[in-house]
Amino acid sequence: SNQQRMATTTSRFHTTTGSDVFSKIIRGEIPSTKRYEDDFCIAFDDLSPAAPVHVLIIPKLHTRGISNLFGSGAEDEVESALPLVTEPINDAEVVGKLFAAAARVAEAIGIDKTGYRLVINNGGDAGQTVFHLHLHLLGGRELT
Ligand code: D5M
Repeated sequence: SNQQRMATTTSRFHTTTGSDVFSKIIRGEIPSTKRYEDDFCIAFDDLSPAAPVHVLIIPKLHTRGISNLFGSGAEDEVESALPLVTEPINDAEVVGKLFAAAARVAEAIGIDKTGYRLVINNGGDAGQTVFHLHLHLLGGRELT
């Protein structure tokens, strides 16, 4: 069950190579404007910014999105990973670390006082176009 999976480590993340554009950014195969990087994640400017600040925070492991982590289809996730994250990590930690990194990036850019928005699109109706989990950090203007 998902409950059991939450308690286990996500070793499935460490076995194959992601072919999506963000996996290529992680591997340095295509360029990006980096804002932050640590062992777990990388943050870089969105190519088509929807606000003065538009940064994407992505894990250095491959999962298609939120429903692949926590949804009933999670067991289907076989395409996976980059050998870049070597420590075991559970699914809740994956998402938590992304939000923690986003808060640090917002502070570093200086929009934590004025405010910002964090968004994850999941699937077609949400407009997800890149199927490697990513958190949008938007700010620098009043958002409607
Ligand atoms: O958003 C995916 C986002 O990813 C979208 O805002 C464009 C952005 N994108 C796509 N390719 C790149 C590259 N190469 N660098 C930076 N940003 C990129 P979604 O949540 O899937 O709708």
